[in-house]
Order: sequence, then C-alpha cells, then structure tokens
Amino acid sequence: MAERKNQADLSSAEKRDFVDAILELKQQGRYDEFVTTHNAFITSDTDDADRTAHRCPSFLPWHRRFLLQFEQALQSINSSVTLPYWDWTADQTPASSLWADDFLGGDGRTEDGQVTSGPFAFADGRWPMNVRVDGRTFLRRSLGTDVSDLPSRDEVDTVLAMSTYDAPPWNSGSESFRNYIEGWQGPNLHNRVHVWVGGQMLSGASPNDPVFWLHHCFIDKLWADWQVKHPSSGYEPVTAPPGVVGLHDTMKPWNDVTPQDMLDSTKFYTYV
Ligand code: CU1
Ligand code: CU1
Repeated sequence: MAERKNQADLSSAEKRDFVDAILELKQQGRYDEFVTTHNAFITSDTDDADRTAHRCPSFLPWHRRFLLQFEQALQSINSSVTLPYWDWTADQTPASSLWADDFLGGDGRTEDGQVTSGPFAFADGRWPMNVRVDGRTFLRRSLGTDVSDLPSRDEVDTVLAMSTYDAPPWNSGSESFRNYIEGWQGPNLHNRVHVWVGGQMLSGASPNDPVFWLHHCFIDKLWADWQVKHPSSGYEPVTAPPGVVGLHDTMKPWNDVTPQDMLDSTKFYTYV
C-alpha cells in the first residue's frame, strides 16, 4: 500500500525522487495537462450554475481523484514516488525545509515575484510557464504577503468538528464541513493557503507551482481524518439538484468516476 508522508519527514533521496519525477513529467509535456485541466474547471465552476471541482460538494472527491491521477503519472516515471503533504499548521514560515533549494525552492524576489532558487527557478530552464493566465513565463511566489498567517491547528480542529458534510445551497454560501475546509466561510483553510503562497497559486493555473500538490494532499488527509471522526456522516447530496454532483453522479472530466468511488482513500493509499 502506498504511503503518503509528511513532507517534513522525507529523506533527501525521497525529495530528489519526487522533484525529478515532476521535472520529467514536465519535460514530457504531461505536467502541463494537469494545469490545463485545473484551470478549465476554475473558469467554469460557478456558484449558481454547473460546478464540479470548486464551490461545491464534489470539491473534495474531485481533487482526491485529480491528485491520484497525478500521483500515478509520477509513479509511471518512478514507482517509489508518492505525494507528500504539507501540514501548514506546523510548517508556517518561509524558513521551512519545504522551501529549501533541495525541494521546492524559495520565495519569489521582491521586484517581480520570480522564484530564483531551487529546481523550479526560471533561470534553471526546466520550469517554463507554458499554461498561464498572463504573459509572465516564470514561476512566482510571495510567501505571506497577501495574508500573513497560515491556518492554525485550532482553526483546523474547529472545522473538523463540523458533522454535516455539505448543505444547500451547495456552493460557497453553505454552512458545512466542505465549505469551511474549502474556505469560503469560517476561518478559511484551503483558499487562504493559496493566497499565502501567492503568485500562480492565486490563479486557476495554480498547479504550475508544485506546492499545489502538497497543499491539496493535506486537504485530502484532513478529509480522511474527518471521515474517521464522523463515521455516520456521508457525502451529500445523495440526489443532487441541477449543476451539482450527487453521490452516484459522474464527475467531469472523467466519465467513470463518482464521489462514491472516491470516498474510501484507503483503497489507494494511507497517510502516515
Ligand atoms: Cu482546485
Ligand atoms: Cu486549491
């Protein structure tokens, strides 16, 4: 069984293998397909019409499937690689080993946000922004600039205590675990982390920053933790109104995956 680990616990060799597999996917043109897919959903997901990946109940199963597909792509390069997670309640500063040169590289420079260190630095030549929302061709970050603090463990625990998975109107206005972890209401967990990193993480093309995968891997772990904590709370809605994905409805862009198929993460991996 594949084990997904805390990034802070990875060995140097594990970090190198993860980074190398990402760079190889990029080289093959396969990495950018994930950026394109994600950006298309950010563009089409809206509060009052069709929504599949964001602002809706299927936010969690959609990203679980999206991460699994990315992890399988990495494993096609190196079968020992699994996605690590970034526990941003513990590793809260730009001094974290997450942002070191042997892993994701550091903050962007002041004048234009360009990341200039580590494997994804523009000058290194291996990380061009091919799928982008503006003319800038380099990876950007501005850690802790637009919002100063990452979510705390107490804030996470408050959200994990919510027992209702989701509720009408099934969008960014819902009072529910899904909407609070996504961040449109309550202490703002998931969305705030995108804003804290800044740069491409603020856009639909957020997977251009490899930290996207580590952030979403932690969101996925928190969902798994919530599932253990609330065994009698299931995915909602079972039968959905138009525009919303119900428990047994297929999730675009796949034609054979439903939220139900994604509920049991232990079929695929475990968190350690
Ligand atoms: Cu997303
Ligand atoms: Cu996200």
